[in-house]
Amino acid sequence: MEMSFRWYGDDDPVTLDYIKQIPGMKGIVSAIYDIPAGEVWPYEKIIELKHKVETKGLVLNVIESVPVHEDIKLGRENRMKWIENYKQTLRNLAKANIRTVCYNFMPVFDWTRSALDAPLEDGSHSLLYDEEKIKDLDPLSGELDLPGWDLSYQTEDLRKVMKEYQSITEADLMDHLIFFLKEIIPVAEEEDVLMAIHPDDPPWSIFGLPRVIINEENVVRMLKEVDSIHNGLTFCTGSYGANPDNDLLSMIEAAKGRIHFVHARNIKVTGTKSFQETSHLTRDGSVNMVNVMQKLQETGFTGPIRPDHGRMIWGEEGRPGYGLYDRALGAAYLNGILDTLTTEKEG
Ligand code: DNO
Repeated sequence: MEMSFRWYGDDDPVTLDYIKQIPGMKGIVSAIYDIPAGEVWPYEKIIELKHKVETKGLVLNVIESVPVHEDIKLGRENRMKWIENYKQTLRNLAKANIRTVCYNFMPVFDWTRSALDAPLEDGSHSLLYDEEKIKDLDPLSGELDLPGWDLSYQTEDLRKVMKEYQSITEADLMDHLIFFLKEIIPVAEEEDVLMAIHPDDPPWSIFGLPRVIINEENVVRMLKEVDSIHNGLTFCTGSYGANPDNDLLSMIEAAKGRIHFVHARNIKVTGTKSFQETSHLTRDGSVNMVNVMQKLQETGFTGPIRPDHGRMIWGEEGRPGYGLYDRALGAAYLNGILDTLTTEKEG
């Protein structure tokens, strides 16, 4: 597996120089952040980002994410315009030799939490999701603040979009996703780009909005409907793992050969539809990271993997979930597991 790390570009206080010092670090996962959702990513900008990463001896191996315009998710009439743009972005990425693209199909809101700095017993703090708090939150009041969000929409009137979703069922949303995939996957095949859909986080409906990439049944359906290797998954252990009904090992097995990118992080399920993020260690959370890594290896996964959200430790401040220290510890832990698995395999 290619150990990788998310980097938010020049504004990220976690610099490429720091990332490079993490043992075994190879790949950089990044994006171009100043292009409005839906617009074509110019080749020149992609190359500029790629060179920035390469001059530090790292490789830009995954784009996370190319956002999907809300019109596509809503199935609006003008979606073809955005779909054509998306195809062109894929062509431009392929021209720059970028082979893995992460994206999501979450209506309006990307990953959502009720607290960004909830204390843990060890004095660190981390991201927390408490369904009771979320239920009382009005997303239209501006109370939601998640600096790690990708901008999946920018200029839309939030109220209008939320209202439009009232008539969109989960079945509709799935149809819109499949429509989108039938359009873009042939281009991904031509250009040899692996598309990797990120699960909905958390994997259930929030604020009355439909969500579909939430469980094995839906994932298998999506993979089958557009049955191409290029139509694959970002397997995020913390997102799927937040629902104890999701059997991660069975999901990895079911998606064998179609997982193109892994987000490894741990969460502790604290109640119904509630969880807090923990260190990556198996013993600290509800996800058995060792079993997950073993299953990934057994099923032949060799692609990019990144430690996902970390706690804020050692007084670090910064983008919630995306500090340096705990993610670096996560990478070291994952590398330890991998080395052990490989040694065992080689005898
Ligand atoms: C949060 C991330 C997500 C992810 C997108 C992928 O930390 O995992 O924002 O990047 O959902 O499209």
